[in-house]
Formats: sequence, structure tokens, C-alpha cells
Amino acid sequence: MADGNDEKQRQLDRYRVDSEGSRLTTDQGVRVDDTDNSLAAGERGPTLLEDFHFREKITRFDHERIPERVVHARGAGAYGYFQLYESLAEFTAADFLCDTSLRTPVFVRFSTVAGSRGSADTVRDVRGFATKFYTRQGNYDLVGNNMPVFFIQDGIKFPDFVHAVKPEPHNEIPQAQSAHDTFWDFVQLQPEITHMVMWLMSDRAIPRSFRMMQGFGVHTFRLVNADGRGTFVKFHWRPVLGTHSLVWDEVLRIQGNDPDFNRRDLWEAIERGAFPEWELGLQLVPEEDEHGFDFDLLDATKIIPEEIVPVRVVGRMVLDRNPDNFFAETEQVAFHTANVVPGIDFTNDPLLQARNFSYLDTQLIRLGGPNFAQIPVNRPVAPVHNDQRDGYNQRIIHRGRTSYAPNSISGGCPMSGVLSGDMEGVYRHYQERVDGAKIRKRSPSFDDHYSQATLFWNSMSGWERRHIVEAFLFELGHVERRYIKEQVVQRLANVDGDLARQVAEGLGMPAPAVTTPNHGRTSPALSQANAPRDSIATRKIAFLVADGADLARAGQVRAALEEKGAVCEIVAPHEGQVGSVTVDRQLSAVSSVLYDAVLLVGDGDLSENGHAVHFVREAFKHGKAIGALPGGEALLEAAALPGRQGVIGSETTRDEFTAAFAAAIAEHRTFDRDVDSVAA
Ligand code: HDE
Repeated sequence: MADGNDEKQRQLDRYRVDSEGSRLTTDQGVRVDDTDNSLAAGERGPTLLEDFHFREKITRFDHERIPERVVHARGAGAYGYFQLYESLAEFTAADFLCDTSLRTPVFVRFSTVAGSRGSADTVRDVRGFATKFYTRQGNYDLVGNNMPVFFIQDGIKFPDFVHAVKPEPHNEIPQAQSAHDTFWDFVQLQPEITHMVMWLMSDRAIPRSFRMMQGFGVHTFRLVNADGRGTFVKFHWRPVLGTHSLVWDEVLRIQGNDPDFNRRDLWEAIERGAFPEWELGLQLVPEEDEHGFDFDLLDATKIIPEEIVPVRVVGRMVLDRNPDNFFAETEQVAFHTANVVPGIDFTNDPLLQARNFSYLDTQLIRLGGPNFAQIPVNRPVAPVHNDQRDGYNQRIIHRGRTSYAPNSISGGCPMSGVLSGDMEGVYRHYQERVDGAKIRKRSPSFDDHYSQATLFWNSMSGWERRHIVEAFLFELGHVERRYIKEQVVQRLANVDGDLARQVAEGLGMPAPAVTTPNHGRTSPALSQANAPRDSIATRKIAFLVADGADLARAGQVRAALEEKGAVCEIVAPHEGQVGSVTVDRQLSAVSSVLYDAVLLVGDGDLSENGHAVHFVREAFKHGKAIGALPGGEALLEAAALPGRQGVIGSETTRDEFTAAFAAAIAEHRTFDRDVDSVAA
């Protein structure tokens, strides 16, 4: 089997530099005597201009920053590979989608959208999910998000949308938040945003982990087979660990406890060998069915419900290597929707068309000129030959006397497919007939802004709906202008009367008098409540331990949980040892929000330790599984929880305890607890 991942890694090896055992030099390779003292005229004298080492060091420092991405500035990436289950030759000529023996190397970058590079990971936002496939036919970039629809229908609105959601221009407040007037002003004035706002207010906007979120290509793309036949396609990534989210109150606390929460989670999972994995799914629509839906396939504010066109799972992607250097790789990776390979083509989705312009343009400013494809992380593994030349940061020494075509001096090389007569692997654009007047006008088939927002709301479980209402109330609670809130509620009346009424009630305003009748349709695939919850792999469990605890029993539980792939950490009032066990984290330095579940081992004085009691109450409030061994019952008692849902105590028999605790963790969260009364 050709190991494509190695192919990219071998290429990167040529650029990797290791300084171990080396001697300090300038950029010119001259060895440096001392990098702690600048050259001065006398011990207490002025610094000399002649100190070339000082000047080079400071100049390089002054120039370290490049512009951050205008959106998706905050991100984290990893390498891995993609492997196909079944050949898709019937639909596409793309080599990596036809040959099941290939392992295509990939680099994936996950991101938030609105925040700056240094903003917190856990904010209410869309997550970017961009994949670069280094295929034998060139690079293919699938630049998607973790939500299947978008805020706007036409790319020309993108600067308006981004200006509205970014910090307000006069005072640059708030950072990485949609909870402010300009965003909601845009919402109340732009009905096409309604469906996406429902997703943004849902738990999808606060994923537990990049490893536990779906990815979507969003647009309808086109696959083209060797005969030139086209098939519409929507791309889906499905996380093997299931789609899971945090809860809002937890999100706010994680921002302080660990602003790098999602980034760290990805990094640590890969370092531990728990490689994140997704399956690639396709929704395929024959060209002749283009107009067979009650929405337009070219409208990026619409999904194709999976109950209408099922998702066909065709391959898997595994991320198995962290980058060596964040800036060189994750910051400098340059995605572009127009990076396509033979067999994958565009549609006339006006959002996609705009992106095909924007991504190349943005890299020119961000990466300082046109040679960014030569940066190691961006280099294709396919050979590159053309007559494009020069520019800032040209690293290639092009030999020969010609850089034009046609030429006779270099034997006509590099030669196009047509000139060479060799059309093998050549990119051929899909021959779509286009006929129309030049007009600045949205198609009426893009006009329905509410039916799918209603479909989304209808498909939510009770707790998902509760979270959506709470999200609207939090967000609108940060809006100063009353009329904006009122208009948003009016907008919601077009989605669902009950939703509008609940939000109006929370805002202390009358429910809208007129509401659009709900069509009653659902799409069960949209609800996270219907996602599989059968694994505790990579879940983080805190073992609350104090001196004198029954460590033998805790050790048995730990071994059983770790066998299922969970990660257990010993949390104790002090570092060092508790009995024979080494403490991983000191209680006052962590928080329950950094864990998926908590096991109360006891003993010592934990039931009188405020940190420990708070830990348990907070974990309960956030719906997490709590297990109490006999020594931990006193702490459980001290926490005075208002219920026992998802709490496994010593009333459970010894044999059943671990299984019951693991089952509660696999559930992800228990949402039927009465948490409003829990002060934590
Ligand atoms: Fe992007 N987007 N976008 N976007 N986008 C960028 O490109 C843009 C859109 C997405 O990890 C920028 O290199 C326009 C949809 C991701 O490096 C920029 C429009 C979707 C990433 C840009 C959209 C995305 C970006 C900023 C409307 C989901 C991060 C820096 C027409 C399908 C990629 C950069 C990474 C990044 C423009 C809409 C996803 C400015 C004009 C829809 C995941 O070019």
C-alpha cells in the first residue's frame, strides 16, 4: 500500500531543522560569541551601530508577526491521512476518490471564526474545519465548517456580516462574541441569516472537542467522472467519537481555566496516540434532479435533509501527527476553495464563487506575495512545473532560458496537456451551459428563509430547545437597543411561535401577535440527542482523592476505565503522593470544567474542603457523571445535590459500579437534572 502520509512527511523532512547539539550563528552562518550583551563603547557606554548581531536579532524580532487571518484567526492543526472504502469512479475522476489502496496525506486546521489569534477556544461561534488533501494529482482543499449552512447567500455580503460580528469599531469590544448590538442589528435586518442563527444558538456552537464535531463542505459541489458526467455533492465529516457539546455555563468558566481548551485537547489526544478520526460522507444528487427540491441546491443557507438524500459513507480520515512548529505549519497553511483536482468542480452557488476569489487574494497579503505555495506545509506532493516566476520570497532556482509558452528553445516544456497530446490527469472544467443577462439580482428560488430554520427547531430534543432559548436570552441580554431585541423576536415568530414566545417572555416583552404556522416537519439527523453515545474513549475523569483514601478500589476502577480508553487524573489537595499514588493535579489549580466526569474516592477532609465540594456541585450542574466510592460518600453528602440522576453511589453493587459509571460517562451529559437550584 502506498503510504501517502509518509510521502508528505518525507517531503517535510527536507525542511525540518533540529538545533540539538548545534552552535549559535547569525542568519549568515557566522558563529556568535555572546547573545546576552550588546556591543558597547565601554562597560557603561552607548550601544554601537556596528553590532550586526544585535541589529539582526532585533530586526528579525520586529518582523515576527504577519497579519492574522481576517476571519478564522484562532486555530489548531494536525497531519494525518485519508483512506477510501470504495471506489467512486462512477462519479468522479479524482484519483484519491477512486483508488482504495491510496493513503492520501492531509493537513487539517480547525478554527473559531470571530476571535483574534489569541482569543479563547470555547466561545459561541462556528468552527472551521479545513482539510488539505495532498493528492497525487495536486492539492485539494475542502474548506468547511462544523455547521452545514451559512449566514449569507451571496459572497458580496461577507464583509458586512464579518464587520457586524467582529468587535465594534469604536472601542474593539467585545472579543470573540456575537453577543452585541451590531451582530444582532445585522440579524434583524437580514432574514437570510435566520437558519444559521438557529445553529449558532444551538449547542453546535460550543463543541466539547474538535474531535467530537461534524464537518460540512456547506456548498453543493460537483463531482465529474472520466466521461465528463456531473453529480452534485455535499460533503460531510462524521466524528467517530460522536458529536458532543459543552454547556454554556461551563464554556464561560473554561475560558478562564484553560483558554486553549480545544487546542490542547487535540494536541494531547494525538500525543497520547488516541488519533482523532472522522468518516467522509457524501450526499449525491444526479444532475437531472437539480430542481427536485423545495429549496435551491445553490443556496448555502439550506441543507439537503439526510432523510431525503442519505449520506453515503465512503472513507475515513485519521489525524496522527502534531505539527513541529505552530507558525511554520498551522499559521502559514493556506487554504483555498479553488484548490481542486480533476473530478471535483464548482457550482454556481454565489457564496462559493466569491470564495474562489477571496482565498487566493487573502493569502497574497497574509503570506507576503505569490510564492506561498512553496511554504513546506502548502507544497503539493505532485510535481510543480510552470512558467510563473519571481515575486517576494521566491525559493526555487528555476533553471533554463525560457519562462514562456509556447517555446521551442526548451523543447516546448513545461508542456500543457493539449500541446503534449497527453491528457492523462489533466484538469478539465465541467462543461456547464450558461446563458443569461448580466443582472444584480437574487434568484427567487433563494427566497424562503424560514422553513429550514423551523425544521431545525422542530428536530431538537427538549434539552436542545432549552439551550437554544437560553442562548438567545444570553445574547440578546447583551444587546443595548431594545428595538433590536424586539425585531429579533419578530423574526423568530416566522420560525416558531413557541420559540418566539419563550424568548419574548425572558426579555420581558409581549409575545408576537402574529406567528407563521409551523409546518411540523422534522429531520431526526439534526439532533445531537440522536447521535450515538456508546464510548468513553478519551473522556477525562477526575479522581478526587485525599490522604487515607481507599486506593486499591480506586485503582480497580481506574484500570477498567482506562481499558475503555478513558483518561484518568488524580486530583488531590496537594501535589506529590497520596499513599502510593502520584497526584496529577492539585485541586486548587484545576476545575471540574476541565473534566467529563468525576469519581469521588475520598477520604481525608475532602467533605470539608470548599474546592472539593464546589467541584462536585459544578460537575453536577453541568450534567456530568459523578461516581462515589464508599470513601467518597461523605463528600457527596456535603455537596447536597438536589437529585441523583447520573450519580452512581455506593448503593450500586461493587461489581456493577464501574459498568454503571462508564455508562453514565458514555451518555456524555445528564440533562434531566434540576440544576437551576444548584449554586455553583
Ligand atoms: Fe471563509 N475565509 N469565507 N468560509 N473560511 C477565510 O481565508 C470567505 C465561508 C472558512 O484554517 C479566509 O485564509 C468569504 C464559508 C474556513 O486557514 C478568507 C466567504 C465557509 C477558513 C475567507 C467565506 C468558510 C476560512 C480568511 C463568503 C464554510 C479558515 C483567511 C463568500 C464552508 C481556513 C483565509 C484556515 C477562511 C473568506 C465563507 C470556511 C478571508 C469571502 C461558507 C474553515 O479568505
